[in-house]
Amino acid sequence: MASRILPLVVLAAAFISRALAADITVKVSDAAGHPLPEAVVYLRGAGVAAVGAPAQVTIDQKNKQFAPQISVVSVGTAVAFPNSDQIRHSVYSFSPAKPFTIKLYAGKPPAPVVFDHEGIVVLGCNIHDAMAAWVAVVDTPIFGKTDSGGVLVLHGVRPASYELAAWYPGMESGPQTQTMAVTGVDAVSREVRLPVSPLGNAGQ
Ligand SMILES: [Cu+2]
Repeated sequence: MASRILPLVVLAAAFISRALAADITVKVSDAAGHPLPEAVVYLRGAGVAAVGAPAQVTIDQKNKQFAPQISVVSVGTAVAFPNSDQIRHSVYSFSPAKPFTIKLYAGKPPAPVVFDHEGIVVLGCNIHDAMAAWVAVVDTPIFGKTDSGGVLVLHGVRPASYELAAWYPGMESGPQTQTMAVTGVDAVSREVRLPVSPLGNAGQ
């Protein structure tokens, strides 16, 4: 008897654990109340595995600007810095989370840079002072950036208590956070207003 029931119980448990997940919609606005694209949003929680499988991410250099200007990656992610301009660039950071320098180069640098500590990393180019980019390195696999309407949807978030964090360049003291409970399959919506002005259209 038990041998017949057990597979069903295992199947049902697998189904339920997969089904219990919610979509989290986060709307981010700037200091003026306008939708804020490219804002970094992530969830941290006790039940969240520290890091997902590291992905390869690219930050390009086009028309004397980094593209994208804002990136969010999980700890351990390798970032490639190709130079698509016909002039040489360098890439450097003094940020404690990842100080590094790639000296002046054209085309592809020899190796990607692995971002192995949590924190905000500010990037610059030694030659072009106007070039700036930011990499938010987060200790969670649940993250993203808002779209052109200032919205990010995080799909399939498991029931748990989370800290919802949002960040944008200009927030020197770090991300704005709030607690958020996901209890089941019910969608959750949150609105976040950040004390910043948009970067403008220098990058993308
Ligand atoms: Cu440059």
